[in-house]
Amino acid sequence: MASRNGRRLWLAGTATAALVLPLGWFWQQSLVPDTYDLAAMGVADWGGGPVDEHAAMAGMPGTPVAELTAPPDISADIRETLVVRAEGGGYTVDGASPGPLIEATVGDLVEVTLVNDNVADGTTLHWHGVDVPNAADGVAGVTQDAVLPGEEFVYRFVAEQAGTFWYHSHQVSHEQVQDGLFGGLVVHPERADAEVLEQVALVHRYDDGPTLNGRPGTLTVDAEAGQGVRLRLVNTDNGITSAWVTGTEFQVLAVDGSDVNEPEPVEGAAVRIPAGGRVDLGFVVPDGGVRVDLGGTTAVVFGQDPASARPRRPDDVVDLLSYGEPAAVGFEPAAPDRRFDYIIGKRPGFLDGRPGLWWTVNGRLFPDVPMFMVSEGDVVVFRIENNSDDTHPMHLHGHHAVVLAKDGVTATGSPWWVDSLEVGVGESYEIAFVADNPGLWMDHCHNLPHAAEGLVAHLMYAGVTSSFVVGGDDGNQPE
Ligand SMILES: [Cu+2]
Repeated sequence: MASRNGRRLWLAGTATAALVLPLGWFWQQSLVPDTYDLAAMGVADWGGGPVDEHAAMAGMPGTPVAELTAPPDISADIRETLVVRAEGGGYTVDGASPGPLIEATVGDLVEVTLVNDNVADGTTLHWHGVDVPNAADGVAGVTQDAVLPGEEFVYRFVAEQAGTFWYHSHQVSHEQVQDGLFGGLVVHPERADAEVLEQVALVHRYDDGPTLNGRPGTLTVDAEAGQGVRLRLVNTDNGITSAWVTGTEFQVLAVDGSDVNEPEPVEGAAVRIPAGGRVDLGFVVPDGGVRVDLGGTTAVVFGQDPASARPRRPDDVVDLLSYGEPAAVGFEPAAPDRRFDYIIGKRPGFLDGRPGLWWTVNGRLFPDVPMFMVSEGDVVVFRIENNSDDTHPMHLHGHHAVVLAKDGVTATGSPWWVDSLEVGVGESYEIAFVADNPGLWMDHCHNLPHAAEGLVAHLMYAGVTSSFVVGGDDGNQPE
């Protein structure tokens, strides 16, 4: 009896150990140090291109991120100070959310001083969609330390592209952005058409509900019949929204700050705006007025409201893959120097010791994810594929990429330049860009809670070294 019991016990013990020991190993392997250098994490992926043996992962010589700045001898054309506070259960920039709209003209050197009054976790400002020098990208632990209460940080960049952009915190961003730490940024072309009425609308859902420019309901803009309008829509939320126009036909003038080539008139179709994305709509106000609905919760009305009831969302969607007319993109994506996969999945595992179902990049869990390695001047192609059960608005910092194909269908319209690309469940995209902005750049999901759950990877240039650590004395926590 004793020996049989002993054998049973031994078997049970062995079975338990067989289960627990590997789990323990996976748990232990998943633990992220309190402080770490991003360049020391993950696995280098050279995308089938040449491997630079002197390239920085960690500890290699090169240009530190902190030195990748705008020329220090150029004086500022636009100078702003933005004071950030925690108040009223959320965050404000200069006492309001959204913060002030920053306006510049293409070619201006923009200099913004961020002052953190009392945000205990610290904060930063990221210039979403602007291809700034790396040191001005505003990502805590990647391009700077979090700015703690009482501290300041100066951002300097040349606004090289006219378009609609926005700024937001990239420190504990899944809380700070949601709770109001953001604002709009418009870079005007050298010769703006003074006849056109410009309106910016930031779409945001606070805890209290959906808003436009911080207010619920309908935003009414005075406009006479015959008035040309450029409506700059910014989706500052974690989920996709869409816009539809009642009262007139319209054009999609720009997507993610890049003009569409020869946009044709649209009627009876909605325009999708991914999280973080922007769309500029153009139209002429007719006698009866124009109404632009946003997600069915808020609207902008120009002149009188042409709808007697809230208009339904059209079933049709503007397909940016075929919208507008082709034009040169300035490089040859057919023979790229590097070709990367960014395959998004989901599987059980441990993320920093926490068991759960987590996002994966190429089958790997953060921080054991690919580090996409490039050399300056490379033509780079990414294949983004979403095999998970949720949609992901993918945002690459520091670069604009052109969409080559969706689900194997080649793009036939205007060059579709993106920095915030919705990759739906089961969808795949091929995008291409020129690696022309050296640094260490985030390439992550802009559904910010997803990023906090590990849907984050980075693009790293050979010859660049990291200057900051996640964690550390300032508690850097980019997601
Ligand atoms: Cu996501």
